[in-house]
Amino acid sequence: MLELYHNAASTCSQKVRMVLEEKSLDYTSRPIDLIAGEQHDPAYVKLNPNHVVPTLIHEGRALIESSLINEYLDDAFPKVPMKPGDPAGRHAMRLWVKRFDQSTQGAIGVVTFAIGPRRLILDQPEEVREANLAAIPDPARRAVRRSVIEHGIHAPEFDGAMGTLVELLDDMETALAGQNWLTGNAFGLADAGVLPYVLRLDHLAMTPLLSADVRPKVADWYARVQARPAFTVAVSEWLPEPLLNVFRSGGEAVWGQVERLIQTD
Ligand SMILES: N[C@@H](CCC(=O)N[C@@H](CS)C(=O)NCC(=O)O)C(=O)O
Repeated sequence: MLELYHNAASTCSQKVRMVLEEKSLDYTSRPIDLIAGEQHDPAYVKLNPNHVVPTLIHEGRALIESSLINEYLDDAFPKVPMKPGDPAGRHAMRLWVKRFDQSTQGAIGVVTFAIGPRRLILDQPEEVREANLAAIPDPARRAVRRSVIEHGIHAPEFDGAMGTLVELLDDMETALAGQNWLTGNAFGLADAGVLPYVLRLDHLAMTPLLSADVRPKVADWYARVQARPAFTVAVSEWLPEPLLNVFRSGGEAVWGQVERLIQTD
C-alpha cells in the first residue's frame, strides 16, 4: 500500500520513516544509494524530478518533499495524530517545519558533506564524481556541493551553516523550557522533523553541542526521542556502521576547529 524510496542515513528519509513508524504503518522499502548517484536514474527522476529522496508512493501517487509527505501521512492516517489539535499549535508546528525546509536542511547538507561523505566522494573516479555533480538539477545546490567537496570545512558556506544549526539548537532549548516536545506535550511532526538534524550533529562528533551542561533541555529531549520504540526501528536499525564511522572520524578530526569557529561567531 505504501512504498518508500529512501536512503538509510539521509536526514529527510529519517524524518519520514520516523512518522511511518510512530503511526505503525507498513511500507515497502526502495533503497536509493545517494553516493552512487541512484537519485539521478531516469526512472527515479520520473517519480522525483528534484533528484532527491524521499519519495512516497501511495494509491498510485508519487509524493515528494519530506515535510509535505509527513503532513500527508498525518492527514491520510490520523489514528495516531502528530499535529497539535489547535490552530495556534499547528501554526507553531508549521513554523518549525518551514524553518527546517528553508534553512536547516541546506545547512546540515553543507556540514555533512564538508565532513563526512566528502572523503568517499573524493575517492571516486573523477568522471563518476563529475557526472554526479553535473546531474544535480539546481545550479545553486550544485555549486554548494562542489564547494564543500573541494574545500571541506574551509568552504565559504561552512561557517554560516554551523551558525544556522547552533541557532536551531538554541531555539529548541528555549521552546522546550515549558513543554516536553517542540509543540506541546506530545511527540509531533516538528519533533520528527528536527530529530535527524540533532542526530547528524551527534554522528559528526559534535556531541558537546548536545550536552546536558550546555543545553539541558535539548539533551533531555534527545534522550527521550532515542528511547522511543519508533526511533530504534525507523532510525538506528537503518544506520550503516561504515558510514557512521566516516561521519564520526571525520567529525572528530575537525571538532577543535569547528568549536573555535562557533566560539568566535
Ligand atoms: N526538500 C527536500 C530535500 C530532499 C533532500 O535534499 N534529500 C537529500 C537527502 S536528505 C538527497 O536526496 N540528496 C541527494 C543529492 O543531493 O544528490 C525534502 O525534504 O524532501
